[in-house]
Amino acid sequence: YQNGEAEKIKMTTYTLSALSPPEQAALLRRPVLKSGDMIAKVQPIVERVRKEGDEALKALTKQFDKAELDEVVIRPPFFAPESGNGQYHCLDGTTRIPLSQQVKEAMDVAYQNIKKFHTAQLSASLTVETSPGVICTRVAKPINKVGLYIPGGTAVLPSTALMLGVPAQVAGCKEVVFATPPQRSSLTTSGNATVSPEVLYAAHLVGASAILKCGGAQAVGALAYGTQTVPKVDKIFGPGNQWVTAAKMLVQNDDAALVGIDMPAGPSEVLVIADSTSDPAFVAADLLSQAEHGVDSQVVLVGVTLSSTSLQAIEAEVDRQARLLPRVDIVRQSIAKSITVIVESLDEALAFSNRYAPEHLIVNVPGIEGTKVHEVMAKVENAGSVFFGPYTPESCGDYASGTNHTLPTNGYARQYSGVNTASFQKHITSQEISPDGLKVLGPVVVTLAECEGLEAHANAVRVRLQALHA
Ligand code: HSO
Ligand code: ZN
Repeated sequence: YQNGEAEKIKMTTYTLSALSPPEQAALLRRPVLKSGDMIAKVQPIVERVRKEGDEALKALTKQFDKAELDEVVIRPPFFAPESGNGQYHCLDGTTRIPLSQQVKEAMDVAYQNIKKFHTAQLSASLTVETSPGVICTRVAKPINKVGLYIPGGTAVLPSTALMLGVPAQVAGCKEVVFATPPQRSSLTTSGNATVSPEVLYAAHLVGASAILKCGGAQAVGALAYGTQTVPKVDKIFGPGNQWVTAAKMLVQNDDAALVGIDMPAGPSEVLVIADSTSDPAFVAADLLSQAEHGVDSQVVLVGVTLSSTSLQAIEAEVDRQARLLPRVDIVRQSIAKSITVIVESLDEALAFSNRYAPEHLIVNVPGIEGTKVHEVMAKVENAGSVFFGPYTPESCGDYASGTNHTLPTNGYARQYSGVNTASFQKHITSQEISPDGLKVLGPVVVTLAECEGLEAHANAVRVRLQALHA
């Protein structure tokens, strides 16, 4: 063993009732990010892209990703028609990149399920006659142009391309621009970097109109302001490292960019509620599935009257399964920052979870089925997405069951929803008032306008009432 590898991969255990209120509050805090002055660091990058456009994107991609780009943007088609022998190819410009049939078929299933769930979220328009002759409506309209950031980094995440691309497609967004860091390619002679075939296939499925082959703050700058070839978008979505997150925050605050963002993004989290009857292997596997995302990820086990034997069984599984993972070095760090909290009842567990407001909540206590699920769900106040029962791993929601995996982290589940179809829409209200309607509502408005000292507002009603009574 080197670098302390003999050390057990283990979370720290606390008994909730034994802790003072400040000690309990400390457990709710996420590991601090070394955010420093990230906004100040990304600013020159974003500024350069804004001024120099495509040339800056090429230079920055060479500098940060060590990748050469012939062109920064590619357009469809992203998928070549089947060649006949079950061999699939994606297209990055003229470069053909093989796509495994198995992956293609799995992505097809995920795509269909995500599409079903997000199509069901489309809401009917509203028409309400609030008082006789006063008709108010609300209709949803797609946000025209959206930018979807698909992380590269330590793992390519084509699942994120589906999770963002499908609701954009369902909402009817006209221009869907992916941005993703390119990979140095062995497929081209020119040294041109390419997009992974899985991300290209996702772009094909969701009907993306362009892919920007850049990552980091430079990609966010390009989406926010547009360049010679990158379309300027109205809203930027997607997770990313701290550079991406800081750049999103920066451009969101610039009136000149006039761009929205989905939500503040942070490292992945899961909170698992289990008891002594839960299968230790299942519990450990779920904890590790989030711990492997990154060294900043945090996982929390809330044990309901967990006996020390059961706790030890879970801990042994965490250590055993972790050592078998290719990403064990990441897991070692995230598990070290993670905690187990022992509580006395399921209600106490849910109360703790509501205070923590996890991105993902897994309620893995056997017997959670049918009406019991509704009872427990009624008590969940703050969580991004909830997974009930022993056979519902979070991984299913991460990839293919249909729910979205872009969810609020860092405690933001208190006030934010995960990405959903409405995230790609805005709602426009309208009204139409009849003469009789104005006769009744007008005087009310005149009174309120006079109360605010806004005579012009009052007059806009008065001139009409006078005309009607003439
Ligand atoms: N669990 C992540 C999403 C993801 N998992 C992508 C696997 N791939 C969101 O917190
Ligand atoms: Zn995940």
